[in-house]
Amino acid sequence: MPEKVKRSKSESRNFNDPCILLVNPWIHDFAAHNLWSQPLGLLYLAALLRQAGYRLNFLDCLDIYHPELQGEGLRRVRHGPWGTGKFPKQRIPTPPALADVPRPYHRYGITPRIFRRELISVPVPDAVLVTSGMTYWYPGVVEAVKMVRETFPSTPVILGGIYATLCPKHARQAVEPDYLVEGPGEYVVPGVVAGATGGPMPPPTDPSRPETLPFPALDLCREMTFTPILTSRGCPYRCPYCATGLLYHGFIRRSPESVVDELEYWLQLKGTRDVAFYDDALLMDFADHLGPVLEKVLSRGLLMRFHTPNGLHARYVDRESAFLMRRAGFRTIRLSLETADPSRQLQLGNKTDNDTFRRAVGFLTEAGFGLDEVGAYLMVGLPGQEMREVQQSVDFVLGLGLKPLLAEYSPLPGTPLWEEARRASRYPLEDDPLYQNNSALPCAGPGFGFAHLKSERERIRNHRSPQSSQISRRYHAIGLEKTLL
Ligand code: B12
Repeated sequence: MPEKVKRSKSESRNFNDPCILLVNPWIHDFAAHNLWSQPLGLLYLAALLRQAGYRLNFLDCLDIYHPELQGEGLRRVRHGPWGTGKFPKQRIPTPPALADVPRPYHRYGITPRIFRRELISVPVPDAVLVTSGMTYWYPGVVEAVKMVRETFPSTPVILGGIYATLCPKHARQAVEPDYLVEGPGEYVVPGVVAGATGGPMPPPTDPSRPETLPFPALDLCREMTFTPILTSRGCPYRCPYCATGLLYHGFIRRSPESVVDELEYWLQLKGTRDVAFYDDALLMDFADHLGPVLEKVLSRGLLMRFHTPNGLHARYVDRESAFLMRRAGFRTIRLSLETADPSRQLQLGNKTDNDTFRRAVGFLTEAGFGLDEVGAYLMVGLPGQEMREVQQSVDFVLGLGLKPLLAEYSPLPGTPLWEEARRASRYPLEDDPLYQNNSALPCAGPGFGFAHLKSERERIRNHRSPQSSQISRRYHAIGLEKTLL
């Protein structure tokens, strides 16, 4: 039963002092990896609104540091090094659509009871901004919005984010927001919020100059153990499986100066030395972009540890970039290989081949990176992909002494691979974004199933090569072995 909402008169709406509630909903999934995860898009919008004079409250359903977690019987958060951690989770029923997936389904984050208590404790907002992540996490959005509406029945709810952008029709029906914003919110949200609340209009931002945006409001997070950073928006590549081109049209970069200013700002304010890059093409034009960023990090004497949870393009790793990355403090490097099969490499955008990849690894080790600091992403469950292709790709990566990181494919509407994905899938993909869940291996053929994937992960875990003896220990220490292998 929902707890009854009691409010004092002083908590009632006050249009002279508009107040916005920001919500980062739960994840409902078979697995969720807290690899330097923050709702960066929402926090960018928060910064804009704050600059315009709005009061903000941020409720983060994925708050791993919430003091009431233990009281709710949830496991204490286990912290990994470098700012990573694990989401607390509660077992919930698997949605019937995914009943054939042989894994438990969870709600990741705080409990609904904690969320409701938080809702009751904040002032009545003039508008609620709700973000959305993976398309197939929408049940968490529906659940959070429902509770928001129970508590604040007359406050408009504005929904945006990745699910809202990639599946707007579904989101309108499932979430029933008052407003739904597709794509980057910076240029739309100020008008929508001002219109919905009668509050001030934030000054216009220039889409061609992302450095004019205020830094994201990361200080709203309870704890800040790392800085998630975007040095660019969009991607010049159009990989057939990827939705980046639908989420952001074009490719635009911030000035190196503004990137380093932001890193220094958070280092001084919060002491955060760990930094996770969210960029899609971080290394492109290294000499004009990341190179100058790292030179400035060094010249300002900033001691940082950099991580790239989103894979890097191997073709841009050369001697110069590898040495500078090493000197500037890169600690976790993820390279995107996707597959070691040459014809599939061509199909997936021809971004690298095995020789280029091998050379990139050579430059990294020459620059001083330990093989345990470099992981290689491989895609699994692509339409038409045989188990043999995955095994050969894994062998190739293990042969280089690196850890293969198996990333299951998530089919996304509007991407070039979507039609092929629909034909290959055992599910009616277009009927429900739940079918886009990568853990369900929605497009894997009959020769590739959950058991194959499990045994391949085990093979990786048990693999011991002279170079990789410390890898397992390191990955184990940061709790990634179970989640990413
Ligand atoms: C960085 C990133 C990650 C990070 C984590 C990010 C995080 N926040 O936690 C890492 C590397 C860990 C990651 C992992 C994965 N990711 Co990822 N990731 C991204 C990436 C590159 C950027 C997301 C981002 O933060 N962008 C920057 C911010 C500023 O943009 P934004 O969030 O979209 O916000 C803007 C708008 O959406 C809007 N907005 C946002 N919120 C709101 C709210 C309101 C009210 C309004 C009005 C507007 C609005 O305005 C914002 C500002 O412009 C995207 C691709 C992309 N370019 O978007 C893929 C992407 C989201 N990931 C994807 C996938 C598949 C995955 C994995 C499943 C990969 C795998 N197979 O293992 C994993 C699973 C993660 C998990 N936690 O379990 C897919 C989505 C799949 C899906 N079905 O939805 C994407 C789209 C890439 C792709 N393949 O096309 N990812």
